[in-house]
Amino acid sequence: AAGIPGAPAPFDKGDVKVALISLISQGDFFQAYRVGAVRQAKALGINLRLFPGNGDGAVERDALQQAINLGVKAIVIDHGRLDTLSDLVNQALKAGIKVVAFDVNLNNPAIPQVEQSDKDLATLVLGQALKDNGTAFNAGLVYVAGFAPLDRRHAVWTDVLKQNPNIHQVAQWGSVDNPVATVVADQTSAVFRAHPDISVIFAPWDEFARGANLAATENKLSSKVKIYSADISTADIQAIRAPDSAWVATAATNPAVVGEVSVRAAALLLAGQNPGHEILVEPALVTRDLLVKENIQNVKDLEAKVPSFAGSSAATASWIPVPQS
Ligand code: SR1
Repeated sequence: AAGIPGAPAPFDKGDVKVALISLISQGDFFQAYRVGAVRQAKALGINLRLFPGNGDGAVERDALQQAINLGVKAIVIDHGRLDTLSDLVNQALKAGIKVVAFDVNLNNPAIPQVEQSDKDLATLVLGQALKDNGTAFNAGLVYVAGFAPLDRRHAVWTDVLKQNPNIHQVAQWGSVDNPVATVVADQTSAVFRAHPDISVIFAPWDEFARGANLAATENKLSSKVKIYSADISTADIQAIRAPDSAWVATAATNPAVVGEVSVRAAALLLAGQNPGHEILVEPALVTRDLLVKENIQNVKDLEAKVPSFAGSSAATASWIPVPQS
């Protein structure tokens, strides 16, 4: 990988070794996140090594050890748990390796934390849920605790329940086992049998929402249930746009943009520049009405119509090239 003329070291010479270590490898969000990370790395002359964790904390931990042993200059850690990673993260920092965290709380001032403003994300989509459904309904929640972004979104949901005593959460379910959407679809069908009175589902990961939506379709409940989610992909856009879809709104960033931001944060650290401690990528509300009205068929269309999907000003510098999508 070539250097960038005039860029600070080590980017003036190129071939900067960086590792991207991911806990979750499957699903649209994580695939798009990697695409963005790879294209920003290419633009920066970074030799990016990808370590997919297949949803297994032990694999992720092993990958982190491998990356340290390989002598990479920086590591981006994408999801995970502090308890399984903290000693190796400290080892990396002691070895002078720069570390950036995306959606994993590593609780260290030396580690910039990239996140999608999960509080805003959940507030946006739940605001739409209240607008569509009022403040008295029976709700279902798809949630698995222990994932930083899901926990942050859940905190907003808990506040909504506290502030609206006539919203009753009658069931909670969820799974991160692969294939997530299929497992959640089966669970949701069982929930529908036990709680036919559910009219709103908060499913704050698009894999959860896809599963809930499949179950609504299979059980012919699409006209009775509305699903509100996080995240977006081209497949999600098609599902939300489908006639009579139960999935009506999501709040999302462009995951490829979040991948770009994560790599830029690592590049700034390596250049001795400060990316800031909390690096936020702002989400936008995407409703079925917007997709239909603006004739948005895929993520490319969304990038053209919603500026925050085209790129982020987070962790930028004049010497960092804008990646080509
Ligand atoms: C299991 S955590 C899934 C979430 O991680 C990212 O923050 C995505 O937004 C996704 O919803």
